[in-house]
Amino acid sequence: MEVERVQAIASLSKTLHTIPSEYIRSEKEQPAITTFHGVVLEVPVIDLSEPNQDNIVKQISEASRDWGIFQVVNHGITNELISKLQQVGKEFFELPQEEREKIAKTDDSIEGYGTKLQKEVEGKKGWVDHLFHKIWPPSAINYQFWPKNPPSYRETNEEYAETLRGVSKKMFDYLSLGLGLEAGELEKAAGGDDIVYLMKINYYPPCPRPDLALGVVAHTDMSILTILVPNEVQGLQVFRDDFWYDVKYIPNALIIHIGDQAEILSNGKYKSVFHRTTVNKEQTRMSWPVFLEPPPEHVVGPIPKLVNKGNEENSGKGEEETSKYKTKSYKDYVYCKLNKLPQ
Ligand SMILES: O=C(O)CCC(=O)C(=O)O
Repeated sequence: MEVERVQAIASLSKTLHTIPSEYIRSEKEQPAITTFHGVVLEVPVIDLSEPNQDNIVKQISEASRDWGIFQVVNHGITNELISKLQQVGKEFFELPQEEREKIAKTDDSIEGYGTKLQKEVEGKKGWVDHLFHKIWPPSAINYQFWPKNPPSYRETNEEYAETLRGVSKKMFDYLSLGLGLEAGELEKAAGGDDIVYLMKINYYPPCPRPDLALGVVAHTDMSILTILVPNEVQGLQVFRDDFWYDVKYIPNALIIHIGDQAEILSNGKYKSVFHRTTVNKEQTRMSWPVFLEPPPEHVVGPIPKLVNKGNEENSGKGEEETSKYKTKSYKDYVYCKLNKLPQ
């Protein structure tokens, strides 16, 4: 094994009350110093069972413009399915390490069990291990990276993928309507039926110094949207007006992140959310984000109708809106982002 797993470091650190120095963040990042502890602003929670669709569109559109993130309840995925998804993921991370290593990432693939994600700034590391594998479309799936254990892992994830597709189609429609487009337009511009659903499981073991460490460091997602299920341990934070705010845990809610591609497609009307995660002293935090990504060769840029003079949002303002983002393939976007090159 080339990389030391955080899960292994965590079990060694348990009795030490300290963590290795590469996990201690700089003071500008440490959660104890940078988390806001006053009147807490809350990420919007949207009830999808609301009978008035126009209200849902309005709430989603406002949340995506102001926050770039919102939670949805009554979304149509049963509590039972969410619990099964969490259970099989937890069981995988509780297998002996040699078992987990059987599906470790290879150099040429993002999929698999792993620890390090990209070049770490100043050599600092995140207190988290992960597992990545695609769950949709069927042609993109490589079962080599899916756990064989527990045996119900595959069936549960396949069921989750099918059900999630329904929710994500709804999200795309609401987001499209919120931009003054037809229902299916945003999804089509983002890759339509070829959009890739990439499952990630984050495993954040207990950390003796949660005041000094971070799980996932601050970032925006490269995806179009990310749909995330957390466990009950608090940890997700979003950046707004110069402060980091906790995103309140709501059992069985889905957390929807606006990703970079939705910001680009909407020409900046929707904001990709800057977020990070903290870790817990006693408890293991886990999360299951699914990144909805354009296929690699798909070209993404601002939707022309949202740029040209005369679109509903600009009419009356007497000014032509220019394109704020370059149009490029998703593959090129990812390359620049991972290598910290200008887009
Ligand atoms: O664990 C979370 O709540 C967020 C995870 C995240 O931001 C990521 O994996 O990119």
